[in-house]
Order: sequence, then structure tokens, then C-alpha cells
Amino acid sequence: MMSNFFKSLVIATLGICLTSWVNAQEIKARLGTSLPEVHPQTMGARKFSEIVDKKSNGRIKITVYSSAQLGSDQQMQSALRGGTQEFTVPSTATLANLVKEFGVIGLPFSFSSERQADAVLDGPFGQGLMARLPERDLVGLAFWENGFRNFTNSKRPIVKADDLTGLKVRTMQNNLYIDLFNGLGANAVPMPVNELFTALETHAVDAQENPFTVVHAQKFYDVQKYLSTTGHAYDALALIASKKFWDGLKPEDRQLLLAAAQEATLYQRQVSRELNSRTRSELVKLGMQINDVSDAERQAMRTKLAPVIAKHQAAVGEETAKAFFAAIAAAPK
Ligand code: EAX
Repeated sequence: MMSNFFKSLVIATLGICLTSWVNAQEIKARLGTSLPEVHPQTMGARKFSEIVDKKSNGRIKITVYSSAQLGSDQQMQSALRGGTQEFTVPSTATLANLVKEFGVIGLPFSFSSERQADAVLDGPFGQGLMARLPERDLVGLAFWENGFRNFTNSKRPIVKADDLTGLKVRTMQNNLYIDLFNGLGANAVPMPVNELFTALETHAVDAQENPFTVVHAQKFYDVQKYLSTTGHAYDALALIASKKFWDGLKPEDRQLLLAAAQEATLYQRQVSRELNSRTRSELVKLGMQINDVSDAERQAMRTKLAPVIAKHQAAVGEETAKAFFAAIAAAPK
């Protein structure tokens, strides 16, 4: 018969083994992006995965799948909600289909600089948006940058608002963007970004709008001649997790992931800004004709869009819109 001492020793040893087994339990997760490896969306995702790997001593493995290999922004959001994928980092414009308040970020001509966007999104206003995600089975980790969006097309330089008339433009799958371009006299055709190159190549659409980095990474310069710096909206990405996955994590692992997300954010924004200026000159070398749209013309576009802006302020909720503009006014320019 085992002595009592021996029994407790066995039990204690088993306990220690079990605890360290649980501690050492590997976590495997997938992070999907919609853009290619060379775009800051995927570069940020890779950095996040690397930091998590290092912080967890290789225990938490996040595999990154770029270029919509796991589906479009919208499809990946559904997969996160269902718990069949763990992370993604969509444009907040597509996230707005689940949580309408995110749509406020895309209200045209709202932000004047990236620095201002950082202050609004990292501050109480942005955190308030993130706090709405769990109701939709998602958890927000950080805002990343897509950047100011510019208009490209295969027909003519856009110098003034009227130049958009009649152009078929691909937009994101978001009602604000659809109304925005219809409001400027173009014909909006919503579709996921991974279908866009072919749509431009086959002239199913004449135009699209995205930051320089996306135009470069997706090789739109091969199928679009003119880029006009409309800068009509600032677009943020949101690094989000599946709530089903998140709820199953230990608090220490959630902390680790949140800290890694913060660290990756600094890198992602920096690389996005660097590439945004570098890709502009690259695009010229690659044959695009770039024209700067004057502030007066951008103001004219804004005036033309007044009814669209009013409609979408109401759609996201007047309270949210008011808080958004107050946060912008309080942020550095
Ligand atoms: O998620 O769909 C778009 O145009 C976005 O800029 C891009 O895919 C980032």
C-alpha cells in the first residue's frame, strides 16, 4: 500500500505536469488578409505573427494567408464570427456592414492627416467603436492604416468634380462609398478587392479608388492610366479576432496578443506611410499619369456631397457622428 506521503507526492507531481502541459499548450491560429505580401496590410500581419511567436516562445503560432486566400474581407469576417478562422484585418468600411458605427471613419473629407486619424482611433472615440464588436462575435485588437484613398481610371485625369461623370467605378461593399461615387456623378459598382484587377482589365469598370500602396501592390498601373489625388476619404483597417476563439484563451494569452498587436501597429503605420510616399513616385515610373487635385476642387466635391454626408451621418447615428467630429476637432491636425 502506498504511504500517504507517497500518494501526495504522486498527486503533486501529476498536478505540476498537468499545469505545465496546459501552460505549454500550443495555440494555432490563422490570420487572413485581402492584399498581397508586399502591401502594409500583410506586412503588418506578418509582423504581428512574428512578435506573438517571440513573446510566446513559439507556443502561439499565427499563420498568415495573404491575397484573399481565405476569402474576401466580408467572407473572412463571417468565418471569424462562426469560429472557423481566428484573425483578419479588413477595411473598417466593410466592417461597417456588421457594426454601422464603423462607417463614420469613411465620411468624405473628414481627416486632415494620418496623425489626426491615429489620435481619434487610438483615443476614446476609436476604443468606443471597438467596444461594439463583441455584440457581433468579434473582438477588436488595433486600428491599422490603409490610408487616404485616391481615384484612378482609364479614361481621363480627374481635375474637377464633374470629370467623374459617367465613369463606372468599383467601390468597396459599403453603402457610404456607393452613395459617395453616385453622388459625384459616377456609377458605383461594389465588389471585393480581389476581383478588381480583372474587372479593370476587362473594362467591366473604368475606375477604382484606393491608397497609392494598394494601387501599387495590386498592379493597377497595368490597367489604369490616370491617378488623381482626390484623397476623398481616410480608410482605417481593424485587426480583429473571432470572439469564439478569444473567449477560449487564457487571460495571459489575451494580454500577450493585445501587447503584440500594439507593437505591430507602430510598425504597420510606419511602413504604410513610408510606402505611401515611395509608391507614388514608383507609379509614375511605371507609366501612370498623376495629377494633384486642388484644395478648391476637393472643397467643390465636398459641397456636392453634402446630401450624402448628411444621409450617412444619420445612418451611423447623429450621436456617433457628433462624437467623431468632436474627436477630430480635439486632435492635432
Ligand atoms: O482591405 O477593398 C479595398 O479597396 C480595400 O482598400 C482593401 O482591400 C483593404
